[in-house]
Amino acid sequence: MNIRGFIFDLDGVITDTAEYHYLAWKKLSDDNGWNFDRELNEKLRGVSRLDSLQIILNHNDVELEFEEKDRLANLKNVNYVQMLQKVTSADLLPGVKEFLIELREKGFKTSVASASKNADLVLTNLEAKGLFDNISDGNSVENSKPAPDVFVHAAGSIGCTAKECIVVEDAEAGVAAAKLAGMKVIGLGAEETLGKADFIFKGIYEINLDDIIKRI
Ligand code: B16
Ligand code: MG
Repeated sequence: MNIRGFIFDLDGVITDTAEYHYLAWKKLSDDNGWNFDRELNEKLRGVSRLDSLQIILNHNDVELEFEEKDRLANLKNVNYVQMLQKVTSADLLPGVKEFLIELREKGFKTSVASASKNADLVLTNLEAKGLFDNISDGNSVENSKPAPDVFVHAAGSIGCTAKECIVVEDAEAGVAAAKLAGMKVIGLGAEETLGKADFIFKGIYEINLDDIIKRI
């Protein structure tokens, strides 16, 4: 199949906002007397804000009404958004800018597909919006990863079918979502969590575009 589009996850692929998510969830957990550590934070990769809170509550055997969960998730987000002020173009991960420039020079369409509702702000601070033809994020669809919706939305927005797209993802939930959408996946990270991906690399800097296209 002819590949025409590349769809990128944001956190863990374009930049690493996981540390800020960690610090914001840690503060909320400390303020509420819940246990929260870096191991649990890893389980929140690619998972939506409310689903992330639910994972922390389950871990602590805490049950709350929806309104209270909504309030706490908003509190975490206010703190997280404040930290995002520190993000600059220096926070683009290695090889990202070069790879996106190469893709566009070679005529591929590019899109973001993130679970985050702050994707626009992150990409603005990274000065990276101009590298993408489209941004699909947590505001674009109802069901978050591992549902395929955000990838389907991204593909449609750049005028491609699922089979014409390759997804770049760092999270298990994201790989599962892209596979459900019927797309090829490049996983970035460890084989234990990304085993379902078609290719696995450490980072975008390791991807050889011509080689991938030949092997698809
Ligand atoms: P927000 P991605 C995801 O981004 C993060 O990996 C995940 O940790 C976060 O909870 C989620 O976005 C929602 O983010 O609170 O900003 O809406 O990896 O899908 O780009
Ligand atoms: Mg991610």
